Amino acid sequence: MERSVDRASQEMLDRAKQAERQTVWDRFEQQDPQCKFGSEGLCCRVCHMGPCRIIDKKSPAGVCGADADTIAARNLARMIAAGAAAHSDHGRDVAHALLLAAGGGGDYKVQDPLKLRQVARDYGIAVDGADDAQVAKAVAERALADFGQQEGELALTERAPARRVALWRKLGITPRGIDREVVEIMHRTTMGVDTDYRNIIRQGLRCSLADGWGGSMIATDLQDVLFGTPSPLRAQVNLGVLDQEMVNIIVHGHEPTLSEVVVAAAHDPELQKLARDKGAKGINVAGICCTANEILMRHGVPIAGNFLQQELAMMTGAVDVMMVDVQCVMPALSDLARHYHTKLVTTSPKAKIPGVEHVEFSEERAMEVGKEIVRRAVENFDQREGAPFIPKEKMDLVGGFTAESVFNFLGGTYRSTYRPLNDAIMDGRLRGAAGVVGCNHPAITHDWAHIEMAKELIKNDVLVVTTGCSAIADAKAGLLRPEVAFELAGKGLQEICETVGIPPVLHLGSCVDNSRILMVLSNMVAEGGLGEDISDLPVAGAAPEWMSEKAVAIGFYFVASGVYTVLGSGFPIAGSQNLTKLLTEELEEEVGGRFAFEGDPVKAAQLMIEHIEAKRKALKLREPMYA
Ligand code: SF4
Ligand code: MSK
Repeated sequence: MERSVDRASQEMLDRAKQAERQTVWDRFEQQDPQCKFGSEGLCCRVCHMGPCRIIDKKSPAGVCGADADTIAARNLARMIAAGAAAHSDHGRDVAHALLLAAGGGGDYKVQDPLKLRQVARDYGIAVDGADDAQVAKAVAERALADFGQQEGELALTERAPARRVALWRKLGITPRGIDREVVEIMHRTTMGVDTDYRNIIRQGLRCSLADGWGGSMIATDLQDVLFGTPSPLRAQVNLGVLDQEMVNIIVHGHEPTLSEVVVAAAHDPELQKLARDKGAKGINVAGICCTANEILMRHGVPIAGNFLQQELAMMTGAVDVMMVDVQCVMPALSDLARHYHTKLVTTSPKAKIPGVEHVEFSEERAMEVGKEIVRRAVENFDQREGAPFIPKEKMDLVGGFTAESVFNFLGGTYRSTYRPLNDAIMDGRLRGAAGVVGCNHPAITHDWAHIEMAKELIKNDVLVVTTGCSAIADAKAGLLRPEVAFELAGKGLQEICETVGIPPVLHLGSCVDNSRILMVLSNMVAEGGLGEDISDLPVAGAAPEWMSEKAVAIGFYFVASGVYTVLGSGFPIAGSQNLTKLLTEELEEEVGGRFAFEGDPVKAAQLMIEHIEAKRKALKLREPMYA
């Protein structure tokens, strides 16, 4: 129970202990004590004169003279660059798939022509008289060009409120090209270049914006174009979605270009028949991590679990294939798979694991690869060793909200507008809104911080939007059911949920879909009545259990967009007081957003509520109706 609040995970952890299997939690304990220099940001190994570490009086600077501020800022900036690279490379692959679809090649087709035209318009591409293929080609080429663009500004940054766009220009942090900003961080943080921690962080902000309003936004938008824009739907979550009598395929990772075709291939009549011939009742696809969120949002495919459940899912002995692509895939799965019949299959040329079967995916051969993976799972069904152990726990959820659908929803079918949301905030029925996102971390009781934070926020009439592993944690706890509003939400939020039929916690998708939250914020400003900029809005963000470099990039683009953002554990920068002060205090002056670090999720929620209240006061809004 110290390790997880999730019953299914607790049961599997018991099994792991009995079977003497190691998990991420055990390996985390083995690392104790973790290196203090690393965790405080005071270790530098960017050149071969090092590694250098800063010890107050004994060695206050590295061999080259770099001090604690420089070293901590360089390390952090490199985390932003890595996170932005990961999201953006994902976006690049989706743009490539759209280009294929436009040319009639590959197995993808444009599923949302309306969104395609919307994106085209935002890129300034003329759409009148052009057919879908022509528009898709122009959009894909334009999006691909964003990665290599050297000068000018990323077009999608113009989706932000005018005042924000002007501020970015004034500060010189409007991203020029996606790859360029990543490369520039790598250059600036190499030996003997940028040593001014403020200047390094400024480039960090710029690079993060290239992720949020660039690479991630491209990924989200073009996935909607190719695979369909999600709309609210019902589904189920947790390890109990695995089915003993079915062939179970787990898709794990991030990019829906492959998981989409695996979902389609699982319906292939020939493979279905093969499954029945093998004695299975059918083929069951379930997801882990963000690719799970992608196929949940669009198809209602069940989610087996979040980041810390990847090993536990395999330990059920019910997974016939675990297919992985990129990001958040623990290499430990490879050793673990040796103890079970599960076939672990890597698919991305960018992400192989020694000793693991590799079925290489390419967008050009998507369905062929999808079918091959499903076939391997079906053929592995009768290789199970004994009866699987599948925890019973599963929970219903409503997911599939987007910047477009969620508040069209609030506006009612015939009034697609953010007006009712803004009005609800202005008249005090809703206090504000919060985005709670991010990973799990073995140092924090699994799912606990996500759930407790969300509960505290909704209790106080703060509407919560969520993505990534946070959304999965909330879903398992039942917070994504509309009826939970009556048990846990404040009276104002209850009224909204009842009128519109939505849950008090809205699932907006995967990690790249944090760009949907940026669009929600922009749309709220555009609707009017809540200020002129994102930093005026009574909103806040949080990542209570973050662990990935991607979360660092996300945190930075929220702050750079004007959002107060609370992290469950601090960045590895505690060794630099100046940098800590910059990020948690001074940045607000510059960009209107700042970070706070608070490990207690209820206290963190209180900080967010205090911030929301301060913004309400500044806007001279009424006292919350049900304070
Ligand atoms: Fe040491 Fe400076 Fe080299 Fe870093 S860049 S490893 S601080 S000498
Ligand atoms: S999957 S980045 S553990 S949210 Fe996006 Fe979850 Fe964090 Fe990976």
